[in-house]
Amino acid sequence: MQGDIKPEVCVIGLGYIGLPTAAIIARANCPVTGIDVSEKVVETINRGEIHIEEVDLDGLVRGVVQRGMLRASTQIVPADMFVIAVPTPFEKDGEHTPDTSYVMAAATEVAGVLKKGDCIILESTSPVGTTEAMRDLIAGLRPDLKLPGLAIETPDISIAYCPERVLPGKILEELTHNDRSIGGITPRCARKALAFYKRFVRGACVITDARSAEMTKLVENAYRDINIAFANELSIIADHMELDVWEVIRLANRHPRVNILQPGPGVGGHCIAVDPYFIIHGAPGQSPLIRTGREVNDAKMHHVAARAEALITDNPGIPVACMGLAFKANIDDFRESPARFVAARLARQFGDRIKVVEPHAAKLPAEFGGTGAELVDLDTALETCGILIVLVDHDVFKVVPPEERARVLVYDTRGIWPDAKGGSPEPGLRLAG
Ligand code: SAJ
Repeated sequence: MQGDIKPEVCVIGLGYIGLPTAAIIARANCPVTGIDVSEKVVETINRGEIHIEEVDLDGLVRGVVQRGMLRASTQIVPADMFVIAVPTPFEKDGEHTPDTSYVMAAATEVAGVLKKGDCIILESTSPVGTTEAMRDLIAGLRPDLKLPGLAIETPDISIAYCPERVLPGKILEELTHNDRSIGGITPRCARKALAFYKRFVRGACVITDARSAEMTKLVENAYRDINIAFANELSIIADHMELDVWEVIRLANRHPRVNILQPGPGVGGHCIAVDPYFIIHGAPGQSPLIRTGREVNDAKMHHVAARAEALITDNPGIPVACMGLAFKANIDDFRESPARFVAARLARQFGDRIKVVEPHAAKLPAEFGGTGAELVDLDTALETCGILIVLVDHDVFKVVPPEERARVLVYDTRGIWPDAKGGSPEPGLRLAG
C-alpha cells in the first residue's frame, strides 16, 4: 500500500496462538513486540528460537526476529494495536467455571500504556460478555479516555473480539487462510479491527458485534464436540449389538447429507473438551444437549479403559502395548489426552506388563512414575507385545502391515486397521467401540 503507515503491534501471550499470530503480523511488516510472563520464553524467542512445536514456525520466527520485526519482552510497551492471546482455563472450583483472570490481568497491563487512537483485540476463547467486561475494567482504570459503547461521543479507543479457529499442525496456513469473525463493541471498532486483520488474513473477515463473535467461537467447538459424541455413542451401541461401527459409519456417510465423525477413546485437547462448558456456564438451564455431549465423550474414555482392563485381565501374563499418548494424531501435545488417561490407568493396574509407544515423547509423563510401565519404540512393541491397544491414530501406526500384527490381540479404538477383522492368515482379535 502506498503511503501505508504500519501500526506498531503488541501481542500479549506467546503460546500456541499468540506466537504464530505475532510472527505472521511481523511478516506483514508491522513491528511487533510479544509479551510473555515467562523469562525463558522471552529469551528463547529473542534468540530467534521457539518453545512450541508447530509446522514451519521455527523458520518464520527466526526470519522475523533476524529482520528486527519481532522482539519479545516481559514488560508491556506502548503500541497502536494490542492483541491479547492469553489462556482462559477453568477456575479450580470443580464446577467448570471459566477463569478470565489472565484476560483481565492483560487488559490491566494494556490500560497502563493506552493512548488515544489505540485498538485492543481480544483473541482468547472467552465466555460471552468478556470483551465488554474488559472494556469496563479499562474504563475504570483510565477515566481520561472515552471507551466504546459507554458514551455517545466518538470513543478514543477501539475494542474488538476476533477469535482464531486454527488447527494444531496447520496453524500458520489456517491463520492466513481461514475466514474470521471480527466482533466490534461498536461497528466503528469492528472496522478498525477489520483494517488490521486485512493486513495478514487472506480468508474473508466478517464483521459482527463482540458478543456474537464470542458465542460463535464457543458454538464451533460445541458443535464438533456433539458430533464426536454422536460417533462415540454409536461405537458403544455397536459394541453392545456386536456391529462394526466403522463399517456402519462408512456406509451411512455415503448418504449425501450425512457426515458422521470418527469414534475414538474420548475427546482431548484444551478447546473442544473445554469450550462447551463456557456455554453451559452462561446458560445452564438451556443447554442439556451440549452438557450431554460432554458427558458422553468423557464416559467414552472410561468405557475404553474398562474394556482394555477386561481384555488384559482375561489374558494373563501377556505384555500389552498402549499405542499413543497424544490427544490426537501426529502431534506432540499430551494435555487433556484421553489416550494418556487410559494408558496411565492401565499402568497403575497392570504395572510392568504395560509398554507405551509414543513416537512424539522422549519420556513418559510423571503419572507413570513408579508404575513399572515403560516407553518403547514401535518395533519393540510389535516384537514383544501380545496385546495392542490403539489409542491414537498416528500415521506411523496406520502403516503397520497386517503380517506384523497377525498373531496379537488388537483393541483398536480409532479404527486404523480395518483389515484386522479377518484379513490376515492368523487374524488378530479386533475389538471396536
Ligand atoms: N476427535 C475424534 N473424532 C473425530 C475428530 C476429533 O475423536 O472425528 C477427537 C480428537 O482425537 C481429539 C479431539 O477430538 O481428541 C479434538 O480434536 P480436533 O481435531 O477435533 O480439534 P482441536 O482441539 O485440535 O481443534 C479444535 C478445532 N475446532 C473445530 O474443528 C470446530 C480448531 O479449528 C479450533 O481452532 C481449536 O479447536 C481451538 O483452538 O478452539
